[in-house]
Amino acid sequence: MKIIYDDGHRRHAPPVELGPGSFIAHFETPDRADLVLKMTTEAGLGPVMKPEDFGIDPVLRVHDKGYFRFLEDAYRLWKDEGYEGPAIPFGSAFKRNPERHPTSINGLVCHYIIDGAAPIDDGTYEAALQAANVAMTGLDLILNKGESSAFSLCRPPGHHAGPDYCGGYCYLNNAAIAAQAALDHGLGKIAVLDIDYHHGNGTQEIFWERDDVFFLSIHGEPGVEYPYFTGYADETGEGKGEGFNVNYPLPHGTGFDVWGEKLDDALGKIAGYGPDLLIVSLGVDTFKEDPISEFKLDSPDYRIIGQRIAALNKKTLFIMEGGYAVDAIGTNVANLLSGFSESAQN
Ligand code: SP5
Ligand code: ZN
Repeated sequence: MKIIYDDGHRRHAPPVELGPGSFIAHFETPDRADLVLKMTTEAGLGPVMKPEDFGIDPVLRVHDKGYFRFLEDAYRLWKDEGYEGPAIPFGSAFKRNPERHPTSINGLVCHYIIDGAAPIDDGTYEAALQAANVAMTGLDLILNKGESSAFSLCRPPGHHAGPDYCGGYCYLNNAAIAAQAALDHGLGKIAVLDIDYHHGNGTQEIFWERDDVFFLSIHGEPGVEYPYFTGYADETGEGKGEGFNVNYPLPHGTGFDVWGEKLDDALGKIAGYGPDLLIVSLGVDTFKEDPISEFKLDSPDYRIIGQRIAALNKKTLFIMEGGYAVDAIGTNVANLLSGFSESAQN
């Protein structure tokens, strides 16, 4: 399985995020991607390819232009104001009024950044745009170059980024950008399976009223877990999208016995939908030693997950999302992709 990777991700390295009661070291570090690259290639996956440049058009198919321009300009405006460190909001636009748009950089930061875990630093925009290119290059391999699967080693991750906001370490929604581009290419139906520990609120919102993208997410229950506002089981989509959004919220402490049952249920629903392409939002923060998460999956479980996804026998694009137990993250991704590759039928 080809791996798409670009070391431009290192340009995004905010020193801190807002933790409970204090600034803490940013969990979403550059060495995450380096370790995933190391362990996947050592496991015999690859070759590694650099991304191509798809420009901003596929990004603007998913994200609001005003938000995108904010992402591009925010750090410069923030520095112009004389602030030290990355741009982090101290308020939240909990009641947005489209007719009363903020004009100051602080107003914009509070408008477009939904939490203290998506700092915008020097290089954030460039790295986020390159992560979208990494996703698009994986898609291109499958659509145009005869590959049946690919691994887009995106960093920063994307699934918390919505149409017009960033949050939770995410700036551009790489999985959603690839899904929309696949439809624009002519595919009819896409399934997005999100196995990151956190609810993929951004992807859910982007495709909420759509029946051509079926979104399924297994995650920590939002009553007690980030992002705290979405991910409940009764969120099923609206309009044409009714029934094309499935959430599996699970309590802290969930192990692979229960998690695996939800995976099987999700895979059964995906098989019934019959997508032309499966996109997996691949987070491994479900690992038992993840420093910010509370599920109990173990390293060998990831190989089984890969095997079960392969049994669907669909073209599959893996997009890297979260996972913070830095020593194990590479092993767990390598196990999952190895399990998939060994079991894939072509
Ligand atoms: C892509 C992704 O996985 N984003 C996750 C963003 C989570 N941000 C909030 C982190 C809350 C950390 N809580 C610390 C609890 C430590 N026991
Ligand atoms: Zn996560």
